[in-house]
Amino acid sequence: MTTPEPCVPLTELPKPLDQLSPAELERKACIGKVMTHTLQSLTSTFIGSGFQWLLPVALSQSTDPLWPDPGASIEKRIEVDIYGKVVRTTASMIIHKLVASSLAYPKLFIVSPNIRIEKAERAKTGRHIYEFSQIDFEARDASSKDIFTLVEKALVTLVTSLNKDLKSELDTLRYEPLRVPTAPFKVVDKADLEAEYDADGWEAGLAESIKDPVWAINIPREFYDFEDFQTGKWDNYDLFMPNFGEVLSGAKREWEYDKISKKIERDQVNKENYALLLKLAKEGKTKPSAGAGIGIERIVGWATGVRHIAETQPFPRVPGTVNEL
Ligand code: ASN
Repeated sequence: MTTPEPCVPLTELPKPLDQLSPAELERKACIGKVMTHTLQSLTSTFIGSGFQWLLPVALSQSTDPLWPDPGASIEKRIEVDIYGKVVRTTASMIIHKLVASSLAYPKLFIVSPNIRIEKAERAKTGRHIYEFSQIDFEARDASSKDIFTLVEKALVTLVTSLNKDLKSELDTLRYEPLRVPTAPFKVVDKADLEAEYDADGWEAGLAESIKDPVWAINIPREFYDFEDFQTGKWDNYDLFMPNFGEVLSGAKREWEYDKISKKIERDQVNKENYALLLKLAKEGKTKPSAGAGIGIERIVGWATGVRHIAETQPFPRVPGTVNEL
């Protein structure tokens, strides 16, 4: 029942519930308990830190462009016509977070579904699924450092309580104990990671060589992450877990009209899709903030030690595979 060691190649992809053996169904239920505990622990930390819990939306005119992003591999973007308007399925609620934290909810989080139709060749990475959920959070006037402190507290609390309350489940699922991370986590510039490990495969190299989580910072990507135009440095971050890889990405945000507008143009992203954000920024209504999204299947995948994060889903979303449920 224990997950094989990571060195064993992934041969079988996660299957839907109706195709699992009784032993596999038991294992699924065990992972489900870790999922429930994780959601309870993380949402409690956010609520305890003064965050409001908002419900997600599935269709909007404006969603995350996911571009330019060195890690993106989107095969198809889903757009549908409703009431004479084109709406897109949620790729992430980043734009909603920026507007909501600026106008009404200074500290917020959303357990939000993200639809990203990944290329089928990502089926066996074990880290990609085409529908996943994030705990997506944002705090007005926060700095990157504030977010690091909050996430470190959330993860130490989570792992400490998992080891206490779900020991037998973790023993069943994992081939080695789950180590409580030591905070504060190390912070390393992406350029230094590329120099230390392979420039293309630095993520895997990093995950294999660390004992504690590591923040990778200064990652050029979408317009909404803060970029210092003078130094060219980005005030953003990804969190990497040992023997697993990335589980969170976030940033301090852009809030000024001129920068947002320039970056959208530079990225050749369709301005029309961000008209509301641009209008609010022009009126000076967008406020500085920082935040991040924690990939729920990834954090549970890391905690349970599964080979493929779709194992943490009751209804697996393996790239290239569509099941009835
Ligand atoms: N949730 C991420 C953030 O807060 C954005 C994303 O998922 N692309 O930066």
